[in-house]
Amino acid sequence: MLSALLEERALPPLRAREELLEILQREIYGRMPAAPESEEFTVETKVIWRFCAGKAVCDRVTARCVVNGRPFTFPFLVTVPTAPGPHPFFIHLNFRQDNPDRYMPTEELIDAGFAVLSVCYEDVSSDNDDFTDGLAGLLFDGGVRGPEDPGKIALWAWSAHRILDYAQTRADQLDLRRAAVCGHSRLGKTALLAAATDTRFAFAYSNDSGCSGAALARGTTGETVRDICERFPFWFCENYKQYVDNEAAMPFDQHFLLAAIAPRCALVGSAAADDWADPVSEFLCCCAAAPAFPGGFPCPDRLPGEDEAILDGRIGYHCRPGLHYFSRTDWQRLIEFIRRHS
Ligand code: GTR
Repeated sequence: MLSALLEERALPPLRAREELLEILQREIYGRMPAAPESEEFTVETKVIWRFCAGKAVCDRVTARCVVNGRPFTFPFLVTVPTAPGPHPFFIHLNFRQDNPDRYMPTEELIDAGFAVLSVCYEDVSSDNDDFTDGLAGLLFDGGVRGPEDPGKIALWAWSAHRILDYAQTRADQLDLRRAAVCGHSRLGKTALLAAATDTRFAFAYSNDSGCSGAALARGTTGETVRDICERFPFWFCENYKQYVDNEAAMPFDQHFLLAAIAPRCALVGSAAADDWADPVSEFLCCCAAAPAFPGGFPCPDRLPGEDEAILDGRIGYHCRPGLHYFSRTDWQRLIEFIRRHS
């Protein structure tokens, strides 16, 4: 049954990882900015008093980067269990600085034995078409972009790489073989790109990322390339616009993004009532990416139920009832996925 559904989508075949990354950057996200010329981190420790009843310490870290000869700084929070490590950890691209946050149940993560490093995405670059502020301001002369210059998703993904640089300085507490990057919606798209372009990440998790994230564009019943390019053209490179109402001409589809994470582990999460992100197109994207992952995607030959988790393969998928939201159920399944593959 699934092979017939996939055939209807008429997807371009997968290629070697380097080619996937070349196409994805050229056609959709733009070229990832280079690593900074230099970077250092300043740490203010124990910024939340008695955090998690003493089970964890929360530090506020400032990344101090030099990009194109000019300084660029951004803050992030690092919450690490006080129990002896090293601990598996999440780099969570989030919408707010709050810790905990409605999308980040920090104490539960700590109780599960995980550390979490979280960044508020707009501390890196604004979520709008202004390419003169934040990191964008150091990359583009006068804010004008060429066709392959990065959109905001690539800039946010770059910040995850910097936070991972920092994690490497705390290898005694953070288990670098179990580094995960995760995010919800636009930041789920960002998490996938961050993992695709940096093999230091062992795990990627996209929550309800939908169009231009984990959902196939061809045949979608949710958000289309036109929808997203009309509202959020600045998330992508200029080249992406040529595929508005023209998905059949794309030399890629979103299974390229998942496949570029292989042979490392990727988990895609959907919400059953999130029609805009299109759970079926997210599931079929995992099926289409399967050949890139050792062991493939071990799933039944049918569409998943609205409360089902398929976690045994290095590409995994789960759907839960409810709306577009990064819920505790999503975190619990992500934790289970990482445990199974550690
Ligand atoms: C929507 C957008 C989606 C998704 C979402 C979000 O409006 O159309 O692609 O990214 O925003 O990030 O919350």
